[in-house]
Formats: sequence, structure tokens, C-alpha cells
Amino acid sequence: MDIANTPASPDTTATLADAPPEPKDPPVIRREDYKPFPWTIAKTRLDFELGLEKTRITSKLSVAPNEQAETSDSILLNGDGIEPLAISVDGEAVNDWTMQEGNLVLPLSQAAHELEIVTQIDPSANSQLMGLFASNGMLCTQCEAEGFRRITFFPDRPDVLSTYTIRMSGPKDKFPVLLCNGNNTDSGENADGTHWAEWHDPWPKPSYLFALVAGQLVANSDTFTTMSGREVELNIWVREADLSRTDHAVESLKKSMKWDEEVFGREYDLDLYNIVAVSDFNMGAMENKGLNVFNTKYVLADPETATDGDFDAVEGVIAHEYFHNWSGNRVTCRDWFQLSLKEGFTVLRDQLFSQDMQGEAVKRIEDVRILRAAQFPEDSGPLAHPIRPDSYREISNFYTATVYNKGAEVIRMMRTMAGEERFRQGTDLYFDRHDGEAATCEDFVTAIEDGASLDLEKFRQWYRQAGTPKVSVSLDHEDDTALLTLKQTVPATPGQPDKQPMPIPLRLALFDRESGKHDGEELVVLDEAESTLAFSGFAKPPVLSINRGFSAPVSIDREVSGEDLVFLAAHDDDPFARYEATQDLAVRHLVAAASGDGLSEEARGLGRADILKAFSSTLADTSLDDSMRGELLSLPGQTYLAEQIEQADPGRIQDEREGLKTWLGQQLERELVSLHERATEVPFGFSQEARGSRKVKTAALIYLAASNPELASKLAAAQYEAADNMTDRQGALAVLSGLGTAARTDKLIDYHRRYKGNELVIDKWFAIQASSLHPSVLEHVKALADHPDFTIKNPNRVRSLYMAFAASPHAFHAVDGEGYRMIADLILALDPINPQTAARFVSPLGRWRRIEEGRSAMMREQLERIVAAPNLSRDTAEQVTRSLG
Ligand code: B3K
Ligand code: ZN
Repeated sequence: MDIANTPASPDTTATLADAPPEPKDPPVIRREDYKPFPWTIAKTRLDFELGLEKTRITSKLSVAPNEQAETSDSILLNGDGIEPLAISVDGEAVNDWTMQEGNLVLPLSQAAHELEIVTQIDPSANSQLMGLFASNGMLCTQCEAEGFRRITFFPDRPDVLSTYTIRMSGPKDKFPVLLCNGNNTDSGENADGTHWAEWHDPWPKPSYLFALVAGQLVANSDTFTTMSGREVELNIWVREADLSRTDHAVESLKKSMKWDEEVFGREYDLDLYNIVAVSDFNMGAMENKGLNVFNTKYVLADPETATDGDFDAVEGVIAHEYFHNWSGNRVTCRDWFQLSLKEGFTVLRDQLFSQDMQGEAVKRIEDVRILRAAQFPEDSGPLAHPIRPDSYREISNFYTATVYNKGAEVIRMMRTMAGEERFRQGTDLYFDRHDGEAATCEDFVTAIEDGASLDLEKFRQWYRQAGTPKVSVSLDHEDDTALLTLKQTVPATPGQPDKQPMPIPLRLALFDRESGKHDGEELVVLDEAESTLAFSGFAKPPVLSINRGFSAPVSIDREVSGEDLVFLAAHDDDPFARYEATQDLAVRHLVAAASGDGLSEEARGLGRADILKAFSSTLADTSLDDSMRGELLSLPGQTYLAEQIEQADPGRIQDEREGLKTWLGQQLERELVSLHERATEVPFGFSQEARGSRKVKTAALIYLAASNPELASKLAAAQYEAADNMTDRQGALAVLSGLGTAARTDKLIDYHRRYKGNELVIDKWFAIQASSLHPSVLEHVKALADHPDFTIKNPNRVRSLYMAFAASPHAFHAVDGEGYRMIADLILALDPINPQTAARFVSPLGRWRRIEEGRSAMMREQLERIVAAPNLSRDTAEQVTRSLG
């Protein structure tokens, strides 16, 4: 039967162009309303006739009543911006269907049926980059969370698992490579210049894991032999010109596969693992079963064009997506409220992997820095939500640092309390129990509880309550006993005014002042509002090291002397705690200086003197490796500092922080210059030593740039010229871009000329200028927005210019409010093109309540301007409304 000629119902005459605008107040979806889908879809067969402007999809679904759910006399198939061209049930064309808010509702009797639905889409017009879209002449998909419904009508929810068989055909010249999930079962050519391929994925999966790619691609191929001896073909697909930059990705994939076998006992389950790199992508990467789609940023790396940080990020994201094969794909989520089930767990898995690959100490410090810069502000602002949210309007807004990074910290705490071995028993049980299922966070906690023999009853609060707990710490000394008093408070957050205490595992050690040693570390779990612990055997008051390794994602508020912090900064054998002591010295000093009445000259001098002591011992300590030294020499970020102040003045924070940098640069000029010289002599390589030397080389320049700009400019220009790798060149350029010297302009021009045409490096060129400390940064950003290389259509380019800008307090918080206006303008311009990316820019403005009055009013004004705009997307509307709320 020619179903393509079946007349469309009158209900579907609306087209995308004349579709009504999204309602201003889209419905709230609530976790407590979860109901299983009334139908199962055992098999899904999709036939794609591919074209950049026109792709036709014929979908055949084997449906049957779901015994586990309430019965229904109809089936609701989600759709978004698509129309059915033809529908048949059991081979008969039907027209008694209706459309409800873009979804297709089809009456269906309680029996098994075969549905067939035809849709047609224009991938080249898909600027949202959700569903099937065109990028540089190739076609690819992004379906998580709700993109599949932009391709065909389907129960687009993670608890409907189906086995997919795909046929795809298209012109061979445009799409020589045709890829899909699973295994390639057949392929062939037609006489008319088209060709086709069939793919079958034996593992049932939800629609968000579906993927298809068609384009002119070449592969870097390799194999991996799994622990049971199966050989897996690995391919990293890229444009031909990028092939030489894919070796690191291949190596990272093989390391990830091996590590997951060794550490979590997880073996890969298909004979093929494909990764495709695309330039236009809303996120980092996507874990589609057997066919990951990656942003080029997380695939391509060579020393000439990628920094050490980029190399690490490629390795980490490749690992993350690979690990999802078990934590996410084999065991998926029941509904999107459970997102942290797969994301929090997978972030923890990738963090542990990177700790093993790159070194535990520095990786842990980096992860905590990210948490504090991105998640702590979220947790104390209008967008705060628990790691398992209770409601949303647009799920894309909940791919947050809370769900991902705090989610990882919560699972890390279970691991800390259980110990590695018992935690592994818990995860083994989780994977065994729920393999092939759509599970919940509760299932995960129960499995860890059972497998690791832990009582996690109270611990479940971490899934329910938002807000960063604060632990107040005081240490008293009586006779030979140290008395430690711990008090916790969990702050009120939107919708959660009252909070319960939560179990907080704190690793701690008490140091003897004279010997500089301690008698072993203890793990204390504070699970009440307040608790006092006694430690005997201390004739003199010991020095307390607490929350070692950042064992709990809390903020610590403690009475401690500068002297004790200087002691810990020099002696603590826990690298994180050592880092934290130096950070604490700087935080205390800068927060006092930048808030209220500021500091007296005397207090300013005392605070600085302690910081100088800590920095001096860091510079002099020959037992430290340079990677760690680089961490110890970094000052706390401005956003984190602002977090410590009720209503922060970003201008004062900036001035104080810069003032401290200048002073330290002056005091330590000789040491910093010799550190730079020593590091410059280390030849390029990937060893820890070589990487560490690159890190401290630029760290030294950062202080010198503040204290002696002429000298720093000379050294940075020389570093730029001599660089045989991107880490040195980018570090030097970033320093120069904040200075007013002639070398600044020279090197920025040179960099652009040198790397013209390399999208990822030109992204860096934009970001370096947008985040610079140059006084004219706003003018620079405006000029860059008009640069021929800028396009609002490419998310990487938008992020490189505007995310860098919004994340730089110096630029974003310009005193006349121009920075806020520029971000609001961007949101309004980007929203109709790519709402998901536009909505990501709302949160910097949403901090208005925590900023001093003058700026606060201007930030709010911009949010009000945005919310008043007509036809705002659901994504942006939700974020702005919550931010104003
Ligand atoms: N799971 C994807 C993220 C999808 C985001 C959708 N808005 C990548 C990841 O976390 O691995
Ligand atoms: Zn993920």
C-alpha cells in the first residue's frame, strides 16, 4: 500500500512556520506523577531516505499493551515540529488520529499492533541541533533528552526500551559513510548513484540513545581485545583534514575500555565502537549506543593545536561517554528526574579514571575547583535544585553542575564511607540487578546499601535536599584532649525552606605542631546537627586538617589562625588539604578586604604576610612536583570569592585580587623569574615533569604581568615565539592579551594568521580576548562579534566568545552594566536559533541577588527585558522566570 498518499488529517495542517508560539508558561512536569507507559514497543524499524534539505522517515513499530501499566485505549506518540504524512495500523491506513500539542494520539485496541508512520524533515533548517541536523555537509543526530521526537513520532521517554533495526539510503557522493547504532548488517548500491546500509542494534534501548550519521568521513581505526577475548573494532570518524589529530582519542578510548574492565569489571558488549566528531554540537559529546557523537573539541588534539588541558579533556570525555555504555545505556534512567543516576555516577567514574591516568592529587584539586566555580553558585542561587529534581518545565535546563558534579560527589561520599572494595560490591550488585532496565536513583542507593553493607537511610537526604551544607568547626584543648565540635546547617533554597541534617563524611587528621606529623587519619561521619568528638593524647593543642581530599561537598567555616594555615600549607601530607590551606589564607584575606569596611593597613599586611609565607614555601619546596606547585600557586577564583560575601562587589573583589597578585609578584619577582627560566629549559614532552613545567611557566608570568608588565610582556613574547606546543603559546598569549604592550597586538595578529581555518584554535583566539584583563575588553568583545570568523550559528564559537566573557567578572560586571546588556542581547538573538544554548547564558544574570545594589538592579533589569520578549523558548523562559522568582 502506498501510505505516502494517505491524506493527512485536518488537524495537521499547521506547519512549523505558522505554528503558534510556545506558551509563556509551559506545564510543570513532576517526579511524583510518574506512570509507566501503557504500551511496549518491542521492535522499531526505521527507514531513512536521506537528504540535507529533505529526509523522509518511515517508522514501523511493534506495539503491545504493557502488562505493568494501566491500560489505555489510545497511544500517545511524542512529536515536536513534525507532521505525519501517512499512518497505518496493521497495514490499514487510518485517519482517526489527532494532534495534541505536537504529539500524535492514535486510538488503539488492547492487542498487539504494527504501526507505520511517515514523516519528513529538513535537517538543514534545524538550527537547534536537536534531532537530525546538518553540519558541514554531513547529517547527524542528537536525541537526548527529547530530540528523537523531532525525527519521528515515538514514546520519547527513557523507560520505553526497544530493539532498533535501521535502513538508510542516500546519495553516495554526499554521504559515502552511513553509520548507525549497533552492527552494520548489510549494505549495497543502487544504479541511480545512491547507496544504502542496514544496521541492527541487539541491545534494547530508549530513543534518546538512537544515533545516525551520514557524511564524508574518514576513520582512525584500531582494535581492542576485551577481557573475555572478543575483538572490538574501534573507529574515530572525522573530516579528512582532521585525521592526523585523532591518535590521542584512539589511545584514550583503549585506556578507558581497559580501565573499566579492571576497576568496575565492565566489558564492552558490541563488536564495533564508532565515534564521530562534528563541529556544530550543543554539548561535549553523546553516548549513543555504539555510535558516540562528539564535539570536535573533545576528539581532536595534537601538541601544535591543543593544550595539556585539552588533551586531558579529550581523555576525560572519551572515557565519560564510554563508561556510559554501562552506567546509562545497559542500565538507563526510568525518567529524567533520575538523570544523576547515569550522569553523577558516570562523572565519578570518569574522575576516578582521570585520577589514575593523570595523578590523583592534581585531578582532585581541579574537580573541586570546578565544583566550587560552577556548582556552589548554582546551589546558592535561584536555580538551586536537588541532584534528583522534583519538577521541571524543560529538561534541557537540568543538565547542570548539580546533577553532574554534585551528583558525582554524593556517590563519591558513599565510596568513601564504604571503602573501595565494598563500594565495588555495591556497584556490581547494581549492574547485575538492573541490567537491561530503566532504574531510579533509589535503586542505585539500595544496591550500594545491600552490596556494600552500608546503612544509607539518612544519606538519602542528599538526593532530596538542595543547597551546600555549611559545617562550622571549632577545636578546643583541655588537659591532653582535643575537643572537636562540628555543627552543620543546610541553607534554605527555592521551594525548600526547612532542611534536615545530612550525613557528612569528613576525613580528618590532627597534627603535632613540633614534629609536623599526625598519628593517622580518621573518618568521622557527622549525621546530626551538632556533635563533639574527643581525641586524647595531645599534650599541646594540635593543628586540625579537615575535609581532607574534599571528602564532602560542603563549605567549612572554622576559627583557625593564620599560623596554623601556614603550617598546613607547608606540612599537610594530604595534597588537597595542603592546597586548601593556601586557598583559605587567600580567601580569608580577600573576603575581608573586599567586603564591608575593608581591612586596616595592619590587617592587610598581616594577611598578606601569611600568604607570602605559604607561597614562599611552595616555591622553595624541592619535594613538590611542578603540577602540584602550579595548583598551590593559584589564587581562588573571583566567583568563589563572591560566594563568600552576602552581597558582593565584583569590582572590589577584582581590585583586591589583582592587588594581591601585584604584591606577590613584587615580593617574589626573583623566585618567579628563576622558576620561569628553569621551566623553560625543560624540553617538550608528555611526562609529568614536562607538563608541570609548562604549567608553572605560565603561572609565573601571571604574577609578573601584574607586578612588572614590561618584564612579563618580554618574557611572554619570547615564550610565545619559542613555543613548540599550544600550552606554552596559549599561556603566553593569554598573559599578553591582558597587557597594553605592543607585543599584545603583534601576537594576537600572528596567532590568528598562523591558525586561520582551524576552528578549534580560532575558538581559543576568541576566548582569550573575551576573558582578558585588558581595560578595553568590552570594546574588544563587541568588535569580535563583528569579526568575519564569528557566527552565532556555531555553539563552540558562541561559547568561546560569550561564555568566556560572562565567566570573566572583570568584563561581565563592568560598572555601567554594559556587560549585562551584551549578554541579554545575545540571549535574545540566540533564543530563536538555538534555545538550549541561549538558556545557558541566563545563570550569570541570575546571580543578581548576591551582587551589590547598583549592579544588582541592572542585572535584574536585563532579566526583565528578556522575559518581556515575545515568543521566548521554553528553555529560556523557564530559566529567566526562576531567576527572577
Ligand atoms: N548525555 C549527554 C548529555 C546530553 C545533554 C542533552 N541536553 C552527554 C553526557 O553527559 O555524557
Ligand atoms: Zn554523561
